[in-house]
Amino acid sequence: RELRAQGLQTLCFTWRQLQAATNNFDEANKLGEGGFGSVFKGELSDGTIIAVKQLSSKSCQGNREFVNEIGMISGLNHPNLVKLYGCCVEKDHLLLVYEYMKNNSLAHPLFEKGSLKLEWAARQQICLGIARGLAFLHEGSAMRMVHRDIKTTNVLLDAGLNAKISDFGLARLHEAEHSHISTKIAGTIGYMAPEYALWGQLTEKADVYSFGVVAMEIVSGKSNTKQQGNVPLINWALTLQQTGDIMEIVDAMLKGEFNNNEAARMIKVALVCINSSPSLRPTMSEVVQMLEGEMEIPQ
Ligand code: ACK
Repeated sequence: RELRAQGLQTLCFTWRQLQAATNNFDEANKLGEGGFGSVFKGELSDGTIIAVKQLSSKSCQGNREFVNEIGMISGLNHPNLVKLYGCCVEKDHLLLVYEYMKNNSLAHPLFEKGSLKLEWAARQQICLGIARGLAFLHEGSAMRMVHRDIKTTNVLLDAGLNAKISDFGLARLHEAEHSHISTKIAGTIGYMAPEYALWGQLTEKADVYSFGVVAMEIVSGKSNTKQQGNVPLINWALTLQQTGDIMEIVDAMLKGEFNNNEAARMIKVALVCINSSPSLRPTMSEVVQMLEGEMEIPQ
């Protein structure tokens, strides 16, 4: 009922259709575990390859994220946002159906040895793709949105290594110019902007910060979350600039170890994005221009 009230614009799939598409949710078709359930690969009767996300439990949080995700991205069309084809809401079955992204998440080629190797041009293209997707979310569609959970595992790659942003379960509409104070902080340690982690201050600049961390990971091939462990949130936020592997890459850049243009540009852009002051971070459309070499990057 809630979905209908929101003017559901996506296709409705039947449980039977999705059972047939995934071979009855065969383990062999399992792509992995997501924020609120398992994801399976499937094929529709017309040959379209899909990814089906299944809500695992009847948890309230999961339900909220499910409805939120549909409300946020149904009808949004952009080459750098994972397309939601539709959903299934049938008795106890809650499922989301997406376009299939052949190369899965960016975390694989970035952090896993023996995985697909990303050349500098591909890394630059991925960085630009994420920036374009976010610029569209923030400013380009009728609704202004903050994603709130931008991280490497939420960036998926298609067969041509185009980056698309996924997982809109935590996304929020961003109203007017003033920032919204969140009472419940949600997101991922290692990527969360300090003003959001500490005070719940939420603007699109929180996504800009997370994008900066992802850009650093894209350049360095190192994860910023591994060393965070179970550090209490407040300690982590306060010591943010000193922790995490990625700061090594900044040192390397300052020592002049990067002599290729793509890497140097990505690092400089990442550094302005992770400025601790949100007002000094660029907007995502400025980031796009900086990465395209059409705007000077502030030092
Ligand atoms: O990193 P992965 O291999 O890529 O593991 C996660 C897992 O499912 C849980 O999110 C994969 N995944 C999610 N959505 C899609 C999709 N649309 N196409 C392909 N793989 C996906 C993701």
